[in-house]
Amino acid sequence: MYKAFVRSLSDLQAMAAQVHTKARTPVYGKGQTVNRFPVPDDKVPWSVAFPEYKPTYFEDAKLKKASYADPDILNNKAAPALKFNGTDAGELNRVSHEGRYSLDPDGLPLNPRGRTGIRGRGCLGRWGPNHAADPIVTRWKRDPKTGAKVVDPASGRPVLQFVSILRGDVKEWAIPGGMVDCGEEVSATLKREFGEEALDSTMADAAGKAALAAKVEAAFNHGVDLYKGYVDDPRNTDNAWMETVAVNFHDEDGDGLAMFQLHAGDDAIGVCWKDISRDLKLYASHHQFVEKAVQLRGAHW
Ligand code: RP5
Repeated sequence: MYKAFVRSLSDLQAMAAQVHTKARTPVYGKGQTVNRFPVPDDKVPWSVAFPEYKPTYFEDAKLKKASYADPDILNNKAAPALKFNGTDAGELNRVSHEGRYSLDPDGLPLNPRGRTGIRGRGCLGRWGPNHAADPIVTRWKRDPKTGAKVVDPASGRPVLQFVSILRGDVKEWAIPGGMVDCGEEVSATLKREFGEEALDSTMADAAGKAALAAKVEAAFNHGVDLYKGYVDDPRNTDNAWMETVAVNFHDEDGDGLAMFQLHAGDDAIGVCWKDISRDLKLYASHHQFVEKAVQLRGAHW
């Protein structure tokens, strides 16, 4: 009976995690004044009828000139066809980790997690999945005098720390992840983004860049995949959404990654080793990804 309850509770939690919430925040994006059409929880799935649904159409003006962005396929009928659920000739991956996604009657991809209250791409460059990679770099919190692992008195478990950046756009703490460039391997994105955002490699000269890249290369040898799929990101819309691959790089003995000099760079305005607990407030679905690292390492939560 008790077991059955626990199972059904975790099932409920898993189901609740599927219903995006940050992708339905009432006002869309940073500094924007675009209101999302309100979508109640039970009307999120496309399979549930919602005849009153009239989402605002929104595309950030900067997408018109952005080299990384797709063409406006809704208003420009002469635009080249995009290979949804496949890979474009330029090696742009439009396959979702969530499986095959549908297209609406205008040929726009439909968010696999349902309605968001905004139609169009919002401020995301790609129609459909926008692929990212998130390096979760961890170490044990240690007593500065003795070097012993710090154990939380309530849970009796050692406290894990991860490298967290403060995002310049929304001023929220986050994993130092970023977009996978066209044709780039996820493993390369993980190293590049960590180097740029947590070590500030963008400001180094050529020799400094190469030295930092070599350091990260050596330290990022043994990653453990924690998650692949949809991210509940506040930039998501009905037709464009974030997906990621989150990988844990752990320094068990505290003498490798743990010793890196952190410097915020690129889009980050702060960086630190953050103690992990369930009370952390993090950007998008990052709380959920960090929890997976805790489970893997048997740490305090
Ligand atoms: C999140 O946005 C991903 O999990 C990743 O951390 C991040 C990538 O976007 P940018 O940081 O490049 O804006 O959805």
